Amino acid sequence: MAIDIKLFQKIILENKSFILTTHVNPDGDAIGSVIAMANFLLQMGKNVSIINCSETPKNYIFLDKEKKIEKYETSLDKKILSCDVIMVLDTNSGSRLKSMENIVKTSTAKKIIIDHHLDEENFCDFYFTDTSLASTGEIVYNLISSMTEKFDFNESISTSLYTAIMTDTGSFRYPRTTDKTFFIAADLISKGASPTSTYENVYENWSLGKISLLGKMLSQIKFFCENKIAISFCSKQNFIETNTNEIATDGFTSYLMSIENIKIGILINELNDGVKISFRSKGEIAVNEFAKKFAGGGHKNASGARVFDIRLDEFLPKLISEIENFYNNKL
Ligand SMILES: [Mn+2]
Repeated sequence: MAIDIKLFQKIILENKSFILTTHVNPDGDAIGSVIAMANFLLQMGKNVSIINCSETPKNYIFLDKEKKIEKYETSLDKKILSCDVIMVLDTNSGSRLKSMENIVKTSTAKKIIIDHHLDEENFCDFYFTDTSLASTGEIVYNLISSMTEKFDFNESISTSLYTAIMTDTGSFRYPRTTDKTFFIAADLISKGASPTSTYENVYENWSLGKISLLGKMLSQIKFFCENKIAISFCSKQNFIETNTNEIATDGFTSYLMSIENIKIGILINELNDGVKISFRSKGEIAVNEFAKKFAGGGHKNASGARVFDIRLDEFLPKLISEIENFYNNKL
């Protein structure tokens, strides 16, 4: 679907109060996109709140210098019900708003999705989506760049969007990274984003617990289908022993995918009420097809699923036989 920039401009100009939100366990694209959009809207003279269902992960707090992001609680319902526009960024699914899903769906505000994921859910009024782009940050860049004469494309906006793009492209290497991605990144650098300090802030701050958890995850890798598939996990016990939680596993799948000749990497996190699975693949292997077996979804090379009320030791053998079947059928 082509993005209707004129429609976006009209919505901005005709409305006064905006609430921005994004998905549970927000990543760099989620936080970067909401911060950049909020900064833009504030400069346009709007009333803006950012309300998220999750806390901001600590490596993205540097983007929220003015502490604009509020964690959702029911006392904010009135605000959500009475605003003019709710913008949902970096997800197209109500369920990914978790505790906020109901109130967002109940609100009679105009609802907007700005996103790059597949399998759109129809619960909003306006969609600014492009699944060919690597990040929501690029869509935000394209939308607000159409109004540059009306606001200052400052360092905070540039750094936020650079973070969004850097993280969702895996530092400019995932398949949807194109020449356009680099042109946008170059422009953001010219407007103040620093590749060095952004990378340091986002990636070079792992806690000792996270490093220990990574060690356990690496030592637990099992290989299948002639070492083309790597599966590992972080068990409840692993989290307890390293004093971490599932947020610490961000970035772990790239270790699975860095193994020679690997085609599919799977990381399972054992949570209190079930398991959360991340699927990664290379080339034409569409792991989002596989994720559907577990009611999950996502992109061709990066998908996820959530299975409730199952222990890791029950889930693992099921997953292994399913993935072997899936892979062998692809050959
Ligand atoms: Mn994204």
